Amino acid sequence: MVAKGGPLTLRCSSRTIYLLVDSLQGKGASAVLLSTALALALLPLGCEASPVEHGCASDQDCPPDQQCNTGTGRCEYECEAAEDCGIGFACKEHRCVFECLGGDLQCPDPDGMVAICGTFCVDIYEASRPDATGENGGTDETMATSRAGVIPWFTGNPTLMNQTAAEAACQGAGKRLCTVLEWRAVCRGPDDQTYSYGDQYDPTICNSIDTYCHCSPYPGCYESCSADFHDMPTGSFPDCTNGFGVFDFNGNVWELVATADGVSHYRGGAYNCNNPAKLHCCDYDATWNPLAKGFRCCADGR
Ligand SMILES: [Ca+2]
Repeated sequence: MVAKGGPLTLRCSSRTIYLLVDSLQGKGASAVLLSTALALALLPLGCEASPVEHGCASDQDCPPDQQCNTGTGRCEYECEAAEDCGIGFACKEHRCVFECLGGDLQCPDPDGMVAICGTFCVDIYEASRPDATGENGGTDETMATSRAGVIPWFTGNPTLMNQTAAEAACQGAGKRLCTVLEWRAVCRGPDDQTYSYGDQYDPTICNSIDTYCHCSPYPGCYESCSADFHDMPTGSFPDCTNGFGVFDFNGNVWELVATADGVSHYRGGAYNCNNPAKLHCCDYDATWNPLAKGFRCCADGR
């Protein structure tokens, strides 16, 4: 009933309460005694104590139909009603589902963006610096561009991709960062698939850790024969797309999406991910500061 080291989860009236006991972890014998006494005191009130159950850190810690509120550490339904999702999305079975509104939409960058069902515009390619080439990512950070054949704008060090800087780069092009719902909807594509290109992971379609194996590429080949994995210029994989006509949503570099919870959320996986079959999924939400962090811009359109 009492966890070693002190931390406990107390369940009261069917709601899980993450109490101070978690903060007592590693605080020694007095913390153990305090949390034990607290648990015993609450038992007559209908609470039950169980070993520590830390709050969620990402959607992967939650049941399939819920997502992680990283601010509270609790798993929640994505929506209760359509207004929780925004224009272009319906709430079905507690999940925001994209609905194609149809109609014309003028995008601010017609050559670099596509209009998604008359609802919003998205960059066809991962963001790149204006002076990026096929060999160099460039240094000009005045705005983000959406171009084929250039090294994407990404950071490969432990530093987070700065959301403010990414937003400013998109704004420099008359755009904004994609929201998580927009990003997921475009990634899953008009056929609502696990990856932009289908429902089965395939290392030959997008740029993954298995793409440049020392043996023929197949899922998991990096583990068995190793690989010379590396980033690639945008749009290098012609089949890494879907019916919306966008590229590299899965793999190459992670893509920062706009959120308001103060936590950086990255999507799509990258060229250097272990377990790409999982991390490249359109639904996978990375909040653990992966390497190879880039972004992509969207726009409201007119
Ligand atoms: Ca990507």
